[in-house]
Amino acid sequence: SARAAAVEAAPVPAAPPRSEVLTGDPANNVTDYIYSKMGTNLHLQPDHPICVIKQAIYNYFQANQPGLFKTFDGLHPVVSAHSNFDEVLVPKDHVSRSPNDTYYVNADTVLRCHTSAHQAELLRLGHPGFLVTGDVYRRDSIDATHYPVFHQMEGVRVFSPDEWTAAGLGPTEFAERELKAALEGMARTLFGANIECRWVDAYFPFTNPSFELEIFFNGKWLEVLGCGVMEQVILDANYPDGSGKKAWAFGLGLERLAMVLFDIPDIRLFWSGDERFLRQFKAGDLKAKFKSYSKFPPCYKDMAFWVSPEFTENNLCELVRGERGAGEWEGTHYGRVGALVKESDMLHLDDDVRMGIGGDLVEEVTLIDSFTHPKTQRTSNCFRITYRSMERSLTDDEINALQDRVREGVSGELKVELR
Ligand code: FA5
Ligand code: MG
Repeated sequence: SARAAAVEAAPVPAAPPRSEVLTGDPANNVTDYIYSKMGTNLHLQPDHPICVIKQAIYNYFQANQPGLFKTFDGLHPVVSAHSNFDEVLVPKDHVSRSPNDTYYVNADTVLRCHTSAHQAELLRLGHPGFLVTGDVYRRDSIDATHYPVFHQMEGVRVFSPDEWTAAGLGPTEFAERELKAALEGMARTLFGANIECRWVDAYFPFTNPSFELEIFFNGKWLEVLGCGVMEQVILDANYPDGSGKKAWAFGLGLERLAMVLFDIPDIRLFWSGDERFLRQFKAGDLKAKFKSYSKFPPCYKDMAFWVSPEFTENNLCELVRGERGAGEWEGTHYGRVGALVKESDMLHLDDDVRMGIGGDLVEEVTLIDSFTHPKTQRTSNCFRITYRSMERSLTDDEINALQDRVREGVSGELKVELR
């Protein structure tokens, strides 16, 4: 079909026109900050660590199963809510559908929140194996390992009955064994035999059983991927003669794997255009270890307030990062943060701040204290915001001005009462 041919030949996705993403639709919650990341395609810049690790994983699967996995790098991040959610069996009331978690272009169209959005359409093309890499978008908390735009690689492999029969196993057992072997092999190939890994039972609507793989990194267990045996109805509904087949699927976080491989301590560095970062990586070089160049000190600001029913941590994070509601800038309904940043205030700020209040200067937002008043039953939260620049020292005046705006925004937009 024409659609299949278009998928097979997808070119590098350019940023869509602004008006197609910041639509002014009542359901639209995409911000300027998020729009500014579209079309960057770190996974397609040959010397960027995200592309280097992508290529290393492609090479691993190619060496293991020559010719089996077809790769797709150019599928567009704006997808239907149907493919992002319904086609992978995400229940109608699942939290991931909420506008608190997902960026909506309009009620039926989203910025994909995972590469699983492409499972069904690629199964329909009939490939027994495929790998899909792309940028994905989520309203999420902020810290060294979470960013609202990141890159995933989806992998799917379909098996025929003769394969599990030959192994003397049932289809689900066989697929689970093959899946874990493939991913453990990948981890050993990327990180060496001594890497500390563990499997954790998980839940995804589209796989059963489901697992997550964690790697011990910088003193903590870091989740790097989710996977499992594909729910049979997805194969039945999409793959040619799917009902006789069995499949596994995984979705891995490329930033997380690149952080482990190259010893990159903070996810924001991937978006830094700084030569001191970029020149440390080269296509095909898996031995590079990141050498830190930021000796700039962090600056902490604490903020306590009585929470309101409107309050969510994701709203706070978005506000702190300074992601102005798009429509807002154009005077429409999505009144979130715009009031905070007046054009006049923005003109003398650096580029990294211009996108809103804190931008990438916000390293982390953490809840450090919470209590409920015994008499009034009101809950008070105290959040600590860590500000730090990778490029320069921040001045007290600058941070105080940012923090003042954050406080104004928190009380004005999130309807909480500052203490
Ligand atoms: C998923 O997205 C599933 N679609 C994965 C999957 C595919 C499961 C196929 C089964 C079958 P999850 O939300 O856990 O799962 O994300 C997968 C990986 O993306 C995580 O393990 C992590 O490595 C990475 N990740 C998730 N959120 C972020 C974030 N905010 N910043 C950076 N990486 C992230
Ligand atoms: Mg997970």
